[in-house]
Amino acid sequence: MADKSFLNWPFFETKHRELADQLEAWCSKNLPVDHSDVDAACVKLVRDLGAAGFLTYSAIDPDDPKALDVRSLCLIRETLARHDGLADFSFAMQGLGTGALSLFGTPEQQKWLLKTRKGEALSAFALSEPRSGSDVANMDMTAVLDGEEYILNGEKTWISNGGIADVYCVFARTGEAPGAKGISAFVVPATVKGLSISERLEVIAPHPLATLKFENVRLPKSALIGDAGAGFKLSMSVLDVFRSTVGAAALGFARRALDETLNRVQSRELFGAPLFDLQMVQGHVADMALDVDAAALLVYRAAWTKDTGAARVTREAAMAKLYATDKAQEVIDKAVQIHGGDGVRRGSVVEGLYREIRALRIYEGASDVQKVVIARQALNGG
Ligand code: COS
Repeated sequence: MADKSFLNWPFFETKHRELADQLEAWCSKNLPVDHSDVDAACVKLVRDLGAAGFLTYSAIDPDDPKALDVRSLCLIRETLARHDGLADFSFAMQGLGTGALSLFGTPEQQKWLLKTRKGEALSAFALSEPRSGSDVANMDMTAVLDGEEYILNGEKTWISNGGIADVYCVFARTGEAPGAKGISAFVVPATVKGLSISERLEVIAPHPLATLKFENVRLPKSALIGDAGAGFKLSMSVLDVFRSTVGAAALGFARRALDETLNRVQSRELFGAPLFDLQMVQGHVADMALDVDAAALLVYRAAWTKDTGAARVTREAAMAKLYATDKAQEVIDKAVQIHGGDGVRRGSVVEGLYREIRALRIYEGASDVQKVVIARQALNGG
């Protein structure tokens, strides 16, 4: 049973503790799901999470707009990740894919949220390109204004939910200025003419992932999210909200690895006594428990800071993501070691966690990028 004492920290309100209980009960009944067909599994997870009401936290309510509650987003991701990485993924993409609409969308654009919050439409965030992942300002994809329409040409890759999303948030160069100041964001329905899936990408923890091709995709001017040329800052603001939640997912994986380890060290005997009697094992367990708590403090510090009105949480979110994902990798590696051969046996819980965690140190800003962000913020007193 995972440690829940952190829910008593002052970062949380009663509504958060109630949400954590409700979701725990739902997860115990519904997770893990069968991963053999990840597309079908993700579509079903989104429908089920929507029917259960949990997707209402993933985006703002256009009929009653209030700020996203980042603590709820983090609690949901942590809890889902502890039970099933694919469930966490499905929830996370509904938030990231619509983040720009929640924060900057017009009332007309926000109509998508009525569907994504119910699980009736899936969303995706299309920022990375074959030639620019970490270096967002260097993107190649273009959006050229032609009368009342923008014409989009180029490629987006590593797009989670690519191929199963109903709506994409797409970034392209509109050229108001060079680099970061000439990028804009667009809301793009998956059915638009000229948009195709050019490749599906296989990764070590399978989930829907694709390269998208845009060939003379025509969008009305009303598809522009926010101001023309403001897309880079817009993407960074969305990532500032969602990077803490990546840390939360890593925390969920790490907590599960710690739970599995605590069971293992009590039930497995070595040299005539439980594994836990070995001081070297106790040292590992202590490191794991410490890393989990320290990661939780950083994740919920970032979420609480945002929820209590900070204009920017760039530093806090970067620290939360960097620390929680890097430390989760170490915690899970220790869990694998303590499980011995069972730790690398295909299908075991810790083997799954070992594959799940790796991508979190890369996506939504690699660990190395988070260090650049933290260092710049430190220099500027942020
Ligand atoms: N919020 C608001 N504005 C921000 C911001 C943020 N978090 N981060 C940067 N900006 C602003 C800067 O203030 C600057 O504006 P001014 O010129 O008006 O001062 C502008 O945006 C450009 O910023 P900067 O010079 O820092 O841009 P860089 O090209 O150096 O890039 C990094 C910065 C590397 C941090 C950025 O490209 C990044 O986060 N890369 C990782 C991308 C990523 O997460 N990809 C994954 C995609 S989703 S799976």
